Amino acid sequence: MRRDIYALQVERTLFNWYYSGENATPKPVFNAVQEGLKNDMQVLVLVEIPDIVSKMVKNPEQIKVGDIFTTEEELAIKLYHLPANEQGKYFIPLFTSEEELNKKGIASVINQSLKELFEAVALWKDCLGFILNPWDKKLMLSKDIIKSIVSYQEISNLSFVRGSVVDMHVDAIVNAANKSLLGGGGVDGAIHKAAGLKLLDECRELKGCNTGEAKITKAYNIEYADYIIHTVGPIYSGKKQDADLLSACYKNSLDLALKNGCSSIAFPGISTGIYGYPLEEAAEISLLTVVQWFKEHPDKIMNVYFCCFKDSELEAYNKLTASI
Ligand code: AR6
Repeated sequence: MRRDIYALQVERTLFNWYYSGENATPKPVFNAVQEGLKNDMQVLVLVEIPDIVSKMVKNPEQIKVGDIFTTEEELAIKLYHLPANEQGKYFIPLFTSEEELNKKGIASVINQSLKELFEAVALWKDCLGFILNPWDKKLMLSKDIIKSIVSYQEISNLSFVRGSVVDMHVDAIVNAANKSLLGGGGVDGAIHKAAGLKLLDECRELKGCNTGEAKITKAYNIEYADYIIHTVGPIYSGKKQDADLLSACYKNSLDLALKNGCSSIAFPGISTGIYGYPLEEAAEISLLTVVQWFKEHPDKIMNVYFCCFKDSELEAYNKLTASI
């Protein structure tokens, strides 16, 4: 069964939401669900298919909820229920991928449009809503939440995460590289280690990168990202051009992500490690650049994550946002 790309985005934003801790905003998840609704996102639903029907149907993936099969009697396909209380109320589990579903190994499953399910649920009196990916990082979709998601206006979002870019589930992770693009220490070393030697082969073909610019490669063994965007931050010198070059790293990375169809991107604190950029200055430049980029792209939705590998990085952003 093919994985729906919009469902994959929902799965990724859900992972990051859980990864980012209890104060994290669910906006990226709502953006992804809303994008899915607009693009006929398919989810998997568990069904109880009577034996006789499974024998009649050549390809069970094509069965839709509500289909009626006529044999001697009329047989309806029923959705699997998760009981919610003793009064017969229930939730219906939905899944973004077979991997999610298989976390508990259950049999009959069909593809279904999320939009159609959202429309249908209003009519099901005893159904309280859906639970997306109930076995792991779940999203409760009560009827009230569904109503607010359906009318939700997508908006680009910037989240601050305490953690490593290498762990993020996004379309692109950004690498704080050097001009050779052939690997190094810090996050560059961690990314090359996780992605494997094929990354180095592709990087060799790129023939380096100037400070402030960005180049893109595949993510190879980094399973939960599609691309790596390599950008070269300035080595801190205290001169005015440092700020322009650092800002260019963020802007060029975002432009490259957009050009490659990405809707989510995770940044490390470029230049704030080995290259010695003072944290508070770098935090302000990165934040202002991303906000400006959002303003310049009002019709694009990008979920941006700033990954703070050290507490001090997150503190710098907290201080900055508290003062705005
Ligand atoms: N995993 C995730 N993030 C990390 C890790 C890691 N293992 N190590 C550091 N960070 P840095 P720069 C975060 O030093 O200052 C390399 O040798 C760190 O907390 O990796 O741009 C390159 O090849 C900070 O937020 O990069 C260059 O020569 C961010 O990653 C040079 O370092 C950037 O710190 C680039 O220096």
